[in-house]
Amino acid sequence: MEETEFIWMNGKMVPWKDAKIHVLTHSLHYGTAVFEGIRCYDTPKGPAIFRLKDHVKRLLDSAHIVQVKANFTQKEYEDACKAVVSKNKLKECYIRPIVYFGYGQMGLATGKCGVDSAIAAWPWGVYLGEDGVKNGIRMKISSYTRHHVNVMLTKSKTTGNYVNSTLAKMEALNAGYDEAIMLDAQGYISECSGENIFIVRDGVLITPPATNALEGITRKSMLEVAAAEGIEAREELFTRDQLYISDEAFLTGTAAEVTPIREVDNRTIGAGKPGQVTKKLQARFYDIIHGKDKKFEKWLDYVEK
Ligand code: PPE
Repeated sequence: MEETEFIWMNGKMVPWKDAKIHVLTHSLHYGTAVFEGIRCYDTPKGPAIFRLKDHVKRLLDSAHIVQVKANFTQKEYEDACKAVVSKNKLKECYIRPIVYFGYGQMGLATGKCGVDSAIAAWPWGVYLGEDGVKNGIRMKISSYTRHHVNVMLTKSKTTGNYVNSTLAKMEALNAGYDEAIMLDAQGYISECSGENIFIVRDGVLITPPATNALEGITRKSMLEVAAAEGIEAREELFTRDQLYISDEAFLTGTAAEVTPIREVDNRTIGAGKPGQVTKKLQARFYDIIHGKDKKFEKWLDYVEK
């Protein structure tokens, strides 16, 4: 990874190489940290963080769900995200806040654990490759089932939830695919290892309801962009064979942005290249994040005021 100079830890800027934690940090052992993934983009008005407030709100919601008592406020985390970007003199980067149970207590109970927070930022290029964003990726339905809502709480970005994602991702990569699609416990399409999924059938955009997937901020944005483009959109369950016969498919996420899908389980999706609806939404999204769309400028938080 590309290192930067400073990481924010509990309110202080710490040199990158010194941003360390004790090996007996509680969340390291039990997977109870909550985190966010946020992107900052270069715009004509300088670096701008995409939907910062929504991401910090989700961080605090994740903490609330897992009962991690966050040690900073919404406004303090927002300011700290901006400070990490400017202190590291970054124009475009990925921002990773994490809130975790710290050192001092072992055993599953978290009652007496202290809580720590950190925020790192570094340049992170195209998550699923330049070719993937341009021409589409090849996906595999995972043999791993996505979390049942009463097994892991999927509205929380808890580190422990990502064991399931990592298993699915590695299985897909080892089988020669780019990314994994996960089915929910009932067998419907849920989401990908680190992205939400959309299909297009007869001009209608469809994404699974957020009941058993992460409430993706890019997903939510895409539904609003579709409305602005006059594209009908529905949140409804669909099956793997409905995905196979869709006209277009794509995934959304902070890291992955908008990435078209050209193949699932060796079946070509549509014409085997990004379709019209995907291309339209993707282009509008890239304009928005780069500060070229007045209507959605409200989603940008400029780092330098
Ligand atoms: N589902 C999952 C499971 C998920 O992790 C993400 C984000 C999404 C959907 C999309 O949510 P949003 O970013 O709000 O649109 N995944 C993050 C982690 C990626 C990583 O490799 O780490 C991300 O994209 O930042």
